[in-house]
Amino acid sequence: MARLVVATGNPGKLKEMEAYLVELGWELTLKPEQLEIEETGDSFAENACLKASQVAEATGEWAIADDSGLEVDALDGAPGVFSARYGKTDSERIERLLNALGNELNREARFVCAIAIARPDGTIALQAEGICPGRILHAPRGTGGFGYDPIFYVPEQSQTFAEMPAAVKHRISHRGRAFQALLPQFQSLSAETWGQGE
Ligand code: ITT
Repeated sequence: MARLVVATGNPGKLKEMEAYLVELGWELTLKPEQLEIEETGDSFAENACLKASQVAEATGEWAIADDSGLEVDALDGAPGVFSARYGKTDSERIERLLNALGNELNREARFVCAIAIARPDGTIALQAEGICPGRILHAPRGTGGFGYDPIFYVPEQSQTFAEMPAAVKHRISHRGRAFQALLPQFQSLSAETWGQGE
């Protein structure tokens, strides 16, 4: 099987992506640290394709990228594709979001995840998207996960992403749903990748 470069610099995301990819038989490698891709798209899907394509071209290997973020209804979908740029650290981003919402009663939000896989020439081979609806709490709860997890409450589980076991987040999250949509399509790649990287 071919090598697949995981095109992310976010350690929380990397850990979750590896958990989905581990059973697929690809040899996973990390994106070179100095390779930074500018996220100029205005949708998650566009940015996932940009990251996968540019990392694939730069490394000459197959690459997978995830672009994700939080859309809050009362903030007209913000921070959206700017979720990573909403503050310098996870706690600054959370604080800014809680301040922006204040005592707003409408706390409805959703996490969105777009995934793209690019061939070594940069063309896109597969794409998928997953959404997980939830609500923004007034204060953080839980210590697991990463990013905005402590303020994202999932009503069906009665827990935030940061409170639930990793296996539950793995199954129900936006990323989990995107990978569930992507996995059946992986078979169509085997003919293209078979025998490479050996
Ligand atoms: P790469 O582009 O290198 O993958 P990034 O952190 O810049 O890393 P994005 O541009 O996709 O990634 O930004 C995603 C933002 O949304 C970032 O602030 C994450 O912490 C947050 N985010 C994405 N998925 C999340 C999840 O499952 N739980 C909590 N926060 C999440």
